[in-house]
Amino acid sequence: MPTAVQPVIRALLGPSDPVDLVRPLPQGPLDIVGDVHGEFEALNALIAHLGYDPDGDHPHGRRLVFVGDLIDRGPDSVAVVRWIHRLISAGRALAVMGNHDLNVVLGSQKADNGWILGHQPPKGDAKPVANDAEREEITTILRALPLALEREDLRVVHAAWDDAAIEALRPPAPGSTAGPGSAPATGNASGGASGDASGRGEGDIVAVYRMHAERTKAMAAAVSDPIDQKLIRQNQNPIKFITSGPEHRVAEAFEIAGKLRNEARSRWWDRYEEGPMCVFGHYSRAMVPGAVHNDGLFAGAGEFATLGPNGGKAVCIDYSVGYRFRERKAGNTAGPFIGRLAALRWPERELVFDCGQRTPLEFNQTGGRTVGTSGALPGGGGRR
Ligand SMILES: [Mn+2]
Repeated sequence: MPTAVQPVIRALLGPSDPVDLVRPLPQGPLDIVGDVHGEFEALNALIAHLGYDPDGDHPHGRRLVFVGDLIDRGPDSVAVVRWIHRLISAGRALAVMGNHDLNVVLGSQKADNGWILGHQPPKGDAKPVANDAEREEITTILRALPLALEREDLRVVHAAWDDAAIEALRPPAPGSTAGPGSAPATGNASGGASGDASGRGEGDIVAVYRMHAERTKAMAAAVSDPIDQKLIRQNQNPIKFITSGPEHRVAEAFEIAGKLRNEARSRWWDRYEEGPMCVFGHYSRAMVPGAVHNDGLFAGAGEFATLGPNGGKAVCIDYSVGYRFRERKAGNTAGPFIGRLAALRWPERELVFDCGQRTPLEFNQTGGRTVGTSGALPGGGGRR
């Protein structure tokens, strides 16, 4: 296992100093929190129900772990990032990077991040960032987040785990001449990747991302089909794979936000058979069946159940608090909201919600895939 950059030390490093993109999870009891998306009030309510004080201290020494997507959509992304960063710096919390966080780090302008990148008016309930200093502060904090956390009984990523993708991001063993890096093998995109040793592991995430983007662009240029090209750029880039998950070709194009798409998100957990429990967010899940659009990814699965074969070795804990801005826009300003913020208590295996509800984690009894034969169901309105 690579030596961890201790959080306290990490906080003192600059954004371009090397960091480990895959880091160890500390031992001891954890509370793993789903996508927060700027909903600072929900975060405060949740940590109170979990027994933390407002400074993030727990009487029994528990630690918070965040699955990423700390920002966008909700009213106060800045407060969320500052609060979590203070805990990380004190060694009391950890977080991995989500695709929304990565977009800001890369300066990639999206519909949801006008509040910080300034290319369009803020969407949802997001407040505009006042100045360059604030943008710099938030970006620097997010840029230092790792992509994956692991220990013997647990893995944490934002969207998807893939052994090859993770290996491609580990630093080379000390003293080794780094062999060829590998890229994720999903079976969906064509081409067995031949990675470049320089893309491995230790480094600033922006530099590593750019290297993989260039690499996959060259791979895509070798095939002629534009859908295959897109799938290569998504599935063969380990950072994209981990932060936004694998995709596959669908038989019939479907529409999202007025655009026809031929690629849909894959239920990667249907093929996640071994290894420790993998906890992730990203794919909007709802306590009320059918309440949010998520491409039917969880069709057939219980609202509080693990996913995949062997009793379910994967669990999505994004209960869609990022949808709250839509609920408010529709006139529900006081709640209760359909979109919730959840935490998975570990090793207790209990889900705790910002409304105070506590529900035992259920284990998938379907023996594997919950519906269909492969991948995701195409559907309208899926949001990434
Ligand atoms: Mn996400």
